[in-house]
Parts: sequence; structure tokens; C-alpha cells
Amino acid sequence: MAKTTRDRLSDAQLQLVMTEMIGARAYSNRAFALQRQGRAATNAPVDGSEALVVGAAHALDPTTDWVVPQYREQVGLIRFGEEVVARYVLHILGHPEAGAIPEGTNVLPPQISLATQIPHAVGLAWGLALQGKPGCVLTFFGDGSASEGDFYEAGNLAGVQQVPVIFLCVNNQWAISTPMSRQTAAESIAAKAEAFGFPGITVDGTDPVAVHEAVSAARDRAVSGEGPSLIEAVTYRLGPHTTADDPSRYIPSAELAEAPDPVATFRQRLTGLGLWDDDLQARAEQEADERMDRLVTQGEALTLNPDQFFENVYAQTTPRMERQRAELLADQVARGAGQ
Ligand SMILES: Cc1ncc(C[n+]2csc(CCOP(=O)(O)OP(=O)(O)O)c2C)c(N)n1
Ligand SMILES: [Mg+2]
Repeated sequence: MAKTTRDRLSDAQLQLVMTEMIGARAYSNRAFALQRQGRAATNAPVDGSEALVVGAAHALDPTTDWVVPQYREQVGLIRFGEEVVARYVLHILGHPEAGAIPEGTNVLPPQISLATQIPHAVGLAWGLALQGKPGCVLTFFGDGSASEGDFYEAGNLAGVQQVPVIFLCVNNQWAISTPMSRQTAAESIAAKAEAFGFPGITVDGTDPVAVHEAVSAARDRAVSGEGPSLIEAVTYRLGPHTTADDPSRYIPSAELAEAPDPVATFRQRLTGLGLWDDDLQARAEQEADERMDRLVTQGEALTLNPDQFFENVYAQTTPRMERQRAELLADQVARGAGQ
């Protein structure tokens, strides 16, 4: 019998959600700093999405369910295993080849090509159903991705096949510099579910409890064979689009100053409930920092193994790949000789 997740979050779970949100913000800040120090590649801060990522993850069962992210959510998915954050760290440190995560960790890699992860999620969910496996698939995608053809094709197919998938649209008001007002003429992104033939709802994406409740209900539907759901989690992107962006060129500073901060809001709420205090806060921040120190030290100690770039692409490497492998190796030797 598939586990249902309708249960409300216990006090201990609320504290865990807070801890994971603090962790997500801390990893995001560190990734940003590493990029500014020239030690890490371009990355997309999670700031503003912590509540919806962690709230959603807590409504899923990491042993049976899958998450198919876009590129912003990885740092909030530690509930699916520290490996997910470790892979993100290796990725930004320039070692994607070393970031394979063990079997049983059900989170797909980040997807940069907008919205292409959405049909992948539908295929994965359809596959689970065809194999009679328990669980469901949740995919994250942005308001900008909701304008891509892949979203409509995936939504349509999911509705026809009634697959166990949850479409979680992160409406953070921006797609780089394109505001929501230029993204769609529909009344909401959730409204688009009507055309697919399954329910669509809008939730407060700055509230992890509201997101947990919505995803729990969608999960119940999915695992009991009632088909897909679309959830539009409304929030505000608090940072730049990526480390390569300067939002001060297109967002008025007054608008940014008014944007809700989910981490600060949830901290206040738990403090009011007597479930959080400065000591717990300090401990959560310290644990997050120590984890990141450890992962960065491990990542920076790695040396590049270019062979791994060419493994696991095709069953047999193509002549072009062999040529590229030889070029990369020759380049490495030349660089080594020049040192
Ligand atoms: C197919 C494709 N088109 C364009 C881009 C360039 N691009 C990268 S991120 C982005 C905006 C995405 O916005 P949204 O889906 O709202 O996600 P967010 O970054 O706000 O989380 C665009 C247009 C891309 N990566 N892939
Ligand atoms: Mg967006």
C-alpha cells in the first residue's frame, strides 16, 4: 500500500524544514561567493524559493518518489540525500564528471535547456506506472519555462495517460529580465491545467506548510492513480537570475525591498510558536557552513579526469568523441608541461 502524505507536519518536522531552508540559503550564498572569488562557475541562487523547495520535498517519499529539477532547486533537496548538494558543489567547482549520485538517490541532474526536464518527468512517471512501481515524480520549472512548447506537450501527454506526475511551477515573477506581466495573458499559470484536463492550483510559495499541503494532496492523487496535478507556487526571486546577472538594471529597488523573504518569515513564525530560538538558528547555520566547508574542500582537491566526460554518453564512443578525448588529453599534457 503506497504511503500517503496527507499528515500535517509535526513540530519536529517544522524544525527540520526550517533547518533545511537555512541550509539552502547558506549553500546558495556560498556558491555565489565562490563564483565571485573565481573558484566556481556561474550558478543560479535559490533565494526566494527555499520554502517551496523544502516544503515540496517534505511531502514526498525519497524512497519511492523522484524529483526532476530545473537548475535552481538542488541546494534545497538535501532531504533526498546529501549527495544531491554534493553533486551541485562538484558541478559548480567544475567537476560535473565526478558528481554521479548513487542509485537510490532519486533526483535527476540540473537542466539548463529550459523546460526540457518536464517531458523527462512525464516519461519517468509513465515508466513507473507501466512497471507497477509505487511513487510519483515531481518536476520543478519556472514561470518562463511555462511558455515553452515542452510544457504544453508534457502536460497534454500526462493528462491523456493519467501519469503520476506533479508539475510544480516556481512563479518567482521573473524569467531573467522578463516579468510575469509579459509572460502570459492567462489569469495564472495554474489556470493552464484546465486545458490538460487535470487540477491546477495556486499556492503561497513563500510558505513551506502551504506548499507541503498542496504537494501532499497532489501526491495522494498521483499514487492512487488519479493522475497529474499542476501547482503554481508564487514567490519572488530575491537574488539575481544567476551570478552573471545584474537585476538592478531592470528591477526597481523599491520592488525588491518589498519582496517577501521566506526564510525570515518562517523563522518568525516558528519563533512565535515557541519552536525556534537563536540557539537553534546558530546551530543550523553552523551545520550548514561546516557541510559546505567539507564539500568544497573535497571538490577542490579533485583533479580533472577528462575520460569521465566521455563515459556514459553512448554505449560506444563515436569517432568524434574519440577525437575530442584525444584533443582534451593533449591540451592537458601541454598545460601540465607549461607549468
Ligand atoms: C531553451 C532555452 N531557451 C532559453 C534559455 C535561456 N534562459 C535561461 S534561464 C531563462 C529564464 C528562465 O526563467 P524561469 O523559467 O522563470 O526560471 P527562473 O530562472 O526564474 O527560476 C532563459 C530564458 C535556455 N536556457 N533554454
Ligand atoms: Mg522565473
